[in-house]
Amino acid sequence: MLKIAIQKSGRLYDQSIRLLNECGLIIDNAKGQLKVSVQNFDAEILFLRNSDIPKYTESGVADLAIVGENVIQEMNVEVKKLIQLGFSKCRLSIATPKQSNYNSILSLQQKKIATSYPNTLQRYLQSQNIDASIHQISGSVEIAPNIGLADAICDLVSSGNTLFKNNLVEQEVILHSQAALYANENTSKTKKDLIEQLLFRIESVQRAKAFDYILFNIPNKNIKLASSILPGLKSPTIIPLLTPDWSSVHSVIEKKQYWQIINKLKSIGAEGILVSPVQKMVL
Ligand code: PRT
Repeated sequence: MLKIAIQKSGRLYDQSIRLLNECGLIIDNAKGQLKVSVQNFDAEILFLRNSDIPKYTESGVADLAIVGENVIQEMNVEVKKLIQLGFSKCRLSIATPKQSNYNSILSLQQKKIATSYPNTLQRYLQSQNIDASIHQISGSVEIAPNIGLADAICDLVSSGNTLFKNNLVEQEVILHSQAALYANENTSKTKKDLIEQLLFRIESVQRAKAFDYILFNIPNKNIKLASSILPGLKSPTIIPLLTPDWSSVHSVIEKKQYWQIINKLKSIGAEGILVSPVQKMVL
């Protein structure tokens, strides 16, 4: 049985559950539980604190874990990253008060920096040959300069609102992070089959998110032109319409090219263009 650790509550919880559900895993009554068996996959879900997940995965209590890359880097644990999951994106940044005279990283020489990420910050400062003192605090890092505790902070940023509200300016991004799936080094081998099955599902779900399904009608004389506009998987599916000399074309399009493709199709006479999401894409 695969033991999959996810955050028990907090920023990663909803999207971790959603991803597992999209992979077809049925997880009942997850809220408030410590451990839940998956009905239709040989796995159980362990609900843990975010900060405990790296150690439990390294020691083998969990075989797999969904956790931010920032936490794994900070704790410096020996686990194997299997795939990035594309959610909970953030960056670990150094910020200083608006009124400070920050010019470059050299401005941090001999300064005091408050953070919950002392190890990652220490490594970064060393790589930049900066000698600063690190003041470790576990929460509300952003208020440290205002109460005279530090000259700068190093904290996670996503929208930047927290920095803005506290009169802080982001100066250096030291790490980009997102949620990722990690595996225990040993069980990634002993439970390889189950892990590969889950990875295969995650990849199908992720691939599908980048594409839409498209169908439209077009005069037969322009089918070739339409096919050259649509990358598709192999080639578009063409179904004749009852209206003479017209066909319906079915394919997939990459979401990021959506409007360019629609405009081109319209310019060659495509009509009744319908686009809908794809749930899974198995190649
Ligand atoms: O209690 P537990 O140990 O389970 O959780 P936690 O307190 O460590 O976790 P939680 O739920 O706060 O965050 C879990 C993970 O979400 C982090 O480890 C990151 O991988 C990811 N993540 C993504 C973030 C943010 N974005 C984020 N913005 N974690 C925290 N923040 C905080 C940041 O510390 C700052 O206080 O949000 C504030 C800044 O946000 P903006 O939008 O104002 O810039």
